[in-house]
Amino acid sequence: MNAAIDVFKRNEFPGSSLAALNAWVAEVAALTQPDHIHWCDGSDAENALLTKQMLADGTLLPLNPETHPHSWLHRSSPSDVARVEHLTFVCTAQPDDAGPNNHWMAPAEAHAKMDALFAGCMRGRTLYVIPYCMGPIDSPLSRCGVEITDSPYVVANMRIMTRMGAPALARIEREGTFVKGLHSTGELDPDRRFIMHFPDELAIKSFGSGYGGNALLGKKCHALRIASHQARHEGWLAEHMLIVGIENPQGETHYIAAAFPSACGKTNLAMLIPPEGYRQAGWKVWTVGDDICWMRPGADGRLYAINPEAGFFGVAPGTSDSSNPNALATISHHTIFTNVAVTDEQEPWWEGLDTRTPALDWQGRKYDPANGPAAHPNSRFTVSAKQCPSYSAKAEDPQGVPISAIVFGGRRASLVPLVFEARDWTHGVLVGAAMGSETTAAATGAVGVMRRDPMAMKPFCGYNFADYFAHWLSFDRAGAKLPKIFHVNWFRKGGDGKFLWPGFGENLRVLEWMIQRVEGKADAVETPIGHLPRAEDLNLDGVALSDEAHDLLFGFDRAGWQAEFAGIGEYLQEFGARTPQALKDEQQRIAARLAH
Ligand code: TSX
Ligand code: MN
Repeated sequence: MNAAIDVFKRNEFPGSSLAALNAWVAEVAALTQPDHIHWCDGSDAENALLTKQMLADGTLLPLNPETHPHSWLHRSSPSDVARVEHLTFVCTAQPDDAGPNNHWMAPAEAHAKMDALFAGCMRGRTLYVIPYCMGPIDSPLSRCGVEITDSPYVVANMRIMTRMGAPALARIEREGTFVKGLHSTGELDPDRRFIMHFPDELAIKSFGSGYGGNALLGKKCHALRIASHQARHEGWLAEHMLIVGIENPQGETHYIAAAFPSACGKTNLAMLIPPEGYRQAGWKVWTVGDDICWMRPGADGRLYAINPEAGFFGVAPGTSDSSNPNALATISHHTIFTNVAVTDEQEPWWEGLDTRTPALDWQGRKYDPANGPAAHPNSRFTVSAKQCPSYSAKAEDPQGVPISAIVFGGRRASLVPLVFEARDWTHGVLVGAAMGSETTAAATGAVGVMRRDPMAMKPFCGYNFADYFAHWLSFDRAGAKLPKIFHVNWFRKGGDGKFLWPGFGENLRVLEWMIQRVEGKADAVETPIGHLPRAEDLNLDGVALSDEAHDLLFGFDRAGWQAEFAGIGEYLQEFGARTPQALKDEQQRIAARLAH
């Protein structure tokens, strides 16, 4: 059935340093029994052929070629629309090495379970071998992997999200090491679905899902869970952070890395458009990445960061010309849409895009509001970062970009001010470890419940959080020139339940204050929770804030923070005896200062 693809069939590569790869492919083929094996070279011709096949078999549906050239719609199985944390495991020899933040299974048991699922699963299908590089192909910070999959949709997405194909294979041949990711969609049966990580073997096995985070193994599985483990051993950080460059009118650019839990607008911040006055003054914002940041100390002691991804796998709902014009421009062509609705003109549509009514919902049914939202709340676009108007030229720099500030944030209706600065690195690590967000309607369960999500890594840290905090603390050493650490909250609400801060482009005012703090040019007030700006320390020209907004966005509520710190103390206890003493001491020091 996949006869056309057979012309690319290639079972062996010359050269002995690919022996390990060839042996692994042969071993997987013996287990999974594919009809064909296809080594992906990443070429345009290969992509054109795969796209043609997916259009022919209905995996992809055409969208309006006039309004959305070279763009396709994929509808996933309705029971396969999101990551599955309860089916995601970290398989280390000792359960404590995975920690209370992960589901754990013994490696031998996990391999046996997965190999039983993979046995014969590719009969009648093509096995695709995807060599890929996470990060610029010539960067020392980049790392390679190979994903084996039976899903051409995965190949098409990996081609956008990673540096895939011949150059990655050449680097693997040179380096001899790569992360092994094995994936099959299986029968898409939620009861036969597992995502297993073997950090000590640099291996991933994923079965039964075709959805992004479960199936595009370069992203969450490799670039966060496996990479965080590698990073700990090699002295770097693999983080769930956007990277954005802020260029001032003098042409100087500061790079900021920021971690937020889901539904806080990471992609929007990464692609921010300055307010009118800032634009006229010459401020520019450059997008380096919207989801993942790998960083390590450079020779000068500063942290240098790369975005290991080559594209954006963004949530569609809420993306509009007012929330994120750069994203909308980015996805106007050569984009794969997954689980969005379509208009009667075959244009992709989602809630929050505009006021039109779609023709078909994400499952292809005639749109009926009684069935819920037209686009799935977790519907996505996959698009090359190169199409983003604000894409930074430095995003392809093998050296990475120097990070001036690290920002943690969450969605907090009460208590937490607009912005504060940690006193030092240890305090900043505590701020990151204690961060959390209130749940939104998009997530399942109750709305407005506070969930702690340290460094936004709760679903993604491939090892024990207590060891992770210790690893973060270890960067504070002689010769280090570490970024300042800040906390922000765009989501503070007033007594009437309305947001007090306009957010979006106006957030640049907060980023400007951070940069001035880094340069020693802005003032702040010292409080037990850190340095807070007074309203007059920010440029608020043209922003109308009520007296209540001033008080709540820039104020410090001692009684409220006493309760918060009691909660943080309890939370740290959950990670047990391995929690670093320095972090517990920092919590106690601040709690004591709050007490009087
Ligand atoms: O992404 C957001 N950001 C960061 C932008 C750079 N969102 C969307 C969150 C869902 C993904 C925000 N929502 C932000 C924000 O800063 N702030 C808010 C809350 C808000 C919503 C609507 C308004 C104001 C604030 N509208 C008006 O005031 C008219
Ligand atoms: Mn993410």
